[in-house]
Amino acid sequence: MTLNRETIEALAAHVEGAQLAVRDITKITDEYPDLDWADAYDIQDEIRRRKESRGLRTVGLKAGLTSFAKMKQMGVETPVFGFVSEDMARPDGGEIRMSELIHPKVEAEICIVTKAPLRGPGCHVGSVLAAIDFIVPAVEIIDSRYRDFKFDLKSVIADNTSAARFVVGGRARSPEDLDLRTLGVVLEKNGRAVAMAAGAAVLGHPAAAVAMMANHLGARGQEIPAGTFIMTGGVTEAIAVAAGDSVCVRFQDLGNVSMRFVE
Ligand code: OOG
Ligand code: MG
Repeated sequence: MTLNRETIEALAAHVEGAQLAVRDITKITDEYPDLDWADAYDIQDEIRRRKESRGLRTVGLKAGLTSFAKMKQMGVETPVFGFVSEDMARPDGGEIRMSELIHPKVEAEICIVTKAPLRGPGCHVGSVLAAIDFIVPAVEIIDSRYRDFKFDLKSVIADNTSAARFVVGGRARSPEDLDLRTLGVVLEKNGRAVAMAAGAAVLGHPAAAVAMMANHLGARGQEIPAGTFIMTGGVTEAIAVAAGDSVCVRFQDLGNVSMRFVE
């Protein structure tokens, strides 16, 4: 840890302030080049504490940069972890207001809901499979608070991994009915298929993203509680959207998730 508590709190207020004001900022490592991993996650935890103290419940966890397509798109090689709060949820088939966002992109995500707690170290795909209650599809709308979506890993962690909106849809299925590795996903924008992949794009198996998350949280003295909704990360690269666009993601065996972007 290189930053004192006062600086952690000031940076959390700065980054969350950009989200609330819908204004971009330069990445925080420009000013704090020595900021380390613990500092970055401490800033994110402080943003979560700020939201919860305003009455906004945390309703899920997310892994990001878990597919090769995403890592390549953003020029990074390590997954990151964040959270989603209740104000970020939008209904399936609903509208997403562009005026509340800076430069949103959509991602297709396979999500896992747990029925037992997961605690690292030592958590692996098998432990995660044993703890799955059901699988459900979602679209995440990410919106980096950093100018032109340009950041390094520590800056994006401090920005709660660009979390902005998410839409859960389709139908929930039991894990015994699915092969998460071969589960196909097609992302359509305005009726055209613009990106596609299978579940194995996420670290070989989406459950591996959850195992990695449990091990990451374990190192910070935290766990994934039973009943947690977890987004395992975009299976393809993220797709930029504009007002007037409609997006529909078709998940094999899990149904569709769709939304429209309006002014
Ligand atoms: C970071 C968040 C990535 C995902 O699913 O890969 C993410 C970013 O690319 O802005 O949520
Ligand atoms: Mg995502």
